[in-house]
Amino acid sequence: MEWTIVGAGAIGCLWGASLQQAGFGVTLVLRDATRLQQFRRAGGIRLTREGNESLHRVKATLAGDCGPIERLLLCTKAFDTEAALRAVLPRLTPNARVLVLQNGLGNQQLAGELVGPWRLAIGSTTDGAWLRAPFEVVHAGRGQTRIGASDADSSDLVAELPDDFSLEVCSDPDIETTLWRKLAVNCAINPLTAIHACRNGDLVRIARYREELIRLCDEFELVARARGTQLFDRPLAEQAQNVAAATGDNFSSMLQDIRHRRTTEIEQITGYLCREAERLGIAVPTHRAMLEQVRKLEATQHRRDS
Ligand code: KPL
Repeated sequence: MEWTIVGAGAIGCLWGASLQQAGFGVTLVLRDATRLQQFRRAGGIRLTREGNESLHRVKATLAGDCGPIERLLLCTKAFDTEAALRAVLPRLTPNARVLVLQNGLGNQQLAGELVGPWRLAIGSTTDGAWLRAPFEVVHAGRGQTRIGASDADSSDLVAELPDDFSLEVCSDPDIETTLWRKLAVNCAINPLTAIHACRNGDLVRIARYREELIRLCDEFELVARARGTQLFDRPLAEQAQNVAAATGDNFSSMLQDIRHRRTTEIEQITGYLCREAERLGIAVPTHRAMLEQVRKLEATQHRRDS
């Protein structure tokens, strides 16, 4: 079986190397000729895991040159979902399956509308990975990837992976709740770290930041309760502080995006929550303030560049 991966960031490279190691054919679809050259210089995906480094000679191509796709893994930033899928849509075979493994919410529904809900599987991961250089991924924290679907059976995709697959993967009968739990943690940690330019652990250490985090969590719980979504078996404020402490030395993905002057996923994280709160008539003033502040930060970075 051949897997095609769109989005060669940390998670895309981690999966590319792991699938290749498990004996699957793997092709990365890259953005442009410059990226393709970069990939050829790298010679493949370099994976560092538990101190061991390995080189994985996967293939790479541009969307226009891509062959038929049977299994597609989409790992782009959430805001790139539509453009990335449209570019490869004509290559999907009639029985193709599409696994979306991204942050945020809303993008999975969009993916389903584009590829057909019966083809779509949705993933959510707690694996920690970062890129040391293009196509050089460090698997920093072993987590779990849960895979489910709203309008299809995704257990066959999980069953295709060998028992000794190097990533922990399981079927999730309630992937929507899992996505909401991840959204909750991301809504609490990501914007705050981006605004204060701090490590995740500072949100627990610094009282003023901790108070903001607790306010964000309390507001989030109002929305979750109103839509009947069961979050964690402990208060969200406690769960979010645990995650912030456990990933204390990390810079969140949103802060990294701000620092590299990239567009952040704020619209698919806090933006999604604010839209849902508005639909339900619930006030979430702290999240709204976060949304505005991160939008301003992004605009300032982009203005500096132009
Ligand atoms: O998922 C994350 C992110 O940075 O996007 C957290 C959980 C905040 C860890 O850094």
